[in-house]
Amino acid sequence: MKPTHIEHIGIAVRDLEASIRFYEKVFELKCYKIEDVPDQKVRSAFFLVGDTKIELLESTDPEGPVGKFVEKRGEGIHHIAFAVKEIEKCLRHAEDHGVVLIDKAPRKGAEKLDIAFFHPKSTSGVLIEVCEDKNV
Ligand code: CMX
Repeated sequence: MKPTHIEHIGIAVRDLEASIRFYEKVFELKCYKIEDVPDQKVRSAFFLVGDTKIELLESTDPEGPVGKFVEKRGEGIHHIAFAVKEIEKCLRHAEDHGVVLIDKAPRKGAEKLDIAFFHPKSTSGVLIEVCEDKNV
């Protein structure tokens, strides 16, 4: 299950607007979308850098995954997302190799992608997302 590229890097932030300003001013990148993802209890802002996106994540609920992360660890890199083909196959392959799946089956995430997470306890401490764009 070789990923095609890094789809995005998720960065947990406290203040979405302030972090958007940072990327717009320092890197002269354009925030092309802000999206509410109620299922994940976040509001996300997206930038494109080559084939890879930067997804800034502000929590909308202190009990959500990003809210808990920021409370415990502060702002910072929250997850890395790999673009894959045939995500269901990819999940079975990862499981066969001892990965603990947070999502046994893909669910819909931001940007209408099919997404699933691997637990950081089974991936050297990194929250890994695999995702597939089935809309193309
Ligand atoms: N990266 C690395 N480690 C992480 C982590 C992260 N993002 N989030 C939590 N952890 C670690 C914790 O520090 C903790 O480690 P210790 O036991 O050493 O303290 C361990 O994982 C368990 O953490 P927890 O706080 O007890 O468990 P949570 O209830 O916070 O759950 C996790 C952690 C990863 C299972 C949960 O955050 C999850 O299901 N994440 C997937 C969904 C998600 O993150 N969505 C937000 C992004 C959505 C988007 O991209 O749109």
